[in-house]
Amino acid sequence: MTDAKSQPQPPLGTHLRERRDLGPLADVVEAIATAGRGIAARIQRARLDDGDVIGEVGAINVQGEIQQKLDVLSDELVLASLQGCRSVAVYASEEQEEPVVLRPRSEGGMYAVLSDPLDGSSNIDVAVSVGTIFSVLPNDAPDDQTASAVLQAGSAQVAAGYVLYGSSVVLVLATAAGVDMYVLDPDRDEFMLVAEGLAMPTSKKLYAINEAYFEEFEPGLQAYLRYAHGNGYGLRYIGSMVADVHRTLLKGGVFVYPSTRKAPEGKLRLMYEGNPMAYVMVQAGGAGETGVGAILDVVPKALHERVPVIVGSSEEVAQVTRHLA
Ligand code: P6P
Repeated sequence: MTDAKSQPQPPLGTHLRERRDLGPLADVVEAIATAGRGIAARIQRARLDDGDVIGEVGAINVQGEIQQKLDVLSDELVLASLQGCRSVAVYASEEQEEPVVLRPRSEGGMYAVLSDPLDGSSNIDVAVSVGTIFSVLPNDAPDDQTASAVLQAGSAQVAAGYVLYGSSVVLVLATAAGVDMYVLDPDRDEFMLVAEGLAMPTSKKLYAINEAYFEEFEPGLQAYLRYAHGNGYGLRYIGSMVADVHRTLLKGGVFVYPSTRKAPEGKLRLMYEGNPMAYVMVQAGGAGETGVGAILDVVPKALHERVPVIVGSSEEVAQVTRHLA
């Protein structure tokens, strides 16, 4: 990992434009970063304004989950920012039942962007970190089938990452060239490059899982947990995927949201949670597995389908999948 502190820390826009490999993808990432700055500003003011963003809108989203006000607001911010980006063909999100087609390929629509605009939003009420997750796929669809570009295997991603609204606001961007990290400078309201070419630790005795569901886990996963308990592993679980994954990226370890008896496909969504986070991990030298194969190899059947998630250091993911086999 090249620690950018030893070099000048350029703003995100400058750094992206210096990269010859990105082309119009740079505009897409900047649009997501702009939405992230807007979301960060609102989260910081939760409970302060009369337009309070805490609480529920009284609606249920396509997932059957109670929509938080900020879920809807975040989704609107991401979509509005992408609408201004000429190379985005279609947008799909956890908060919208169907994809939103912006422009076909013949009018410059080169990418499909998928997002969980505010993952873990129920944590906002108690001021715990939340995040925006994004995934970018190429749009090779015929003009009359643009919406279909959102359903591709994760291995087709050209970029993915997240904005973590935590003790600092961090943007992690993974592309074919590797994983870079930026931090929002509140004085400049700009994301500044802080690390290039992140390489995550290959092993770390740290696991993140909600052990409250232990009795529902399959025997192989229960065996893994007994192995971890007996071999000096630590447990860290925030209950907010972006925060748990970011810690895993920087410190190593493994994050697991597995299938259970009640939810055989797990809880997390393939297209805008499993795929982007697996892509970040793999590009940083880690791994992302479902328990029966690589997450990035899963051929999606439906936009909101769920997938078991085992992501993290290559040796730690292998330790889990070995016990599952
Ligand atoms: P559980 C938050 O609701 C979320 O979607 C992810 O951010 C998080 O990893 C997971 O659910 C936590 O789920 O069942 O442990 O509360």
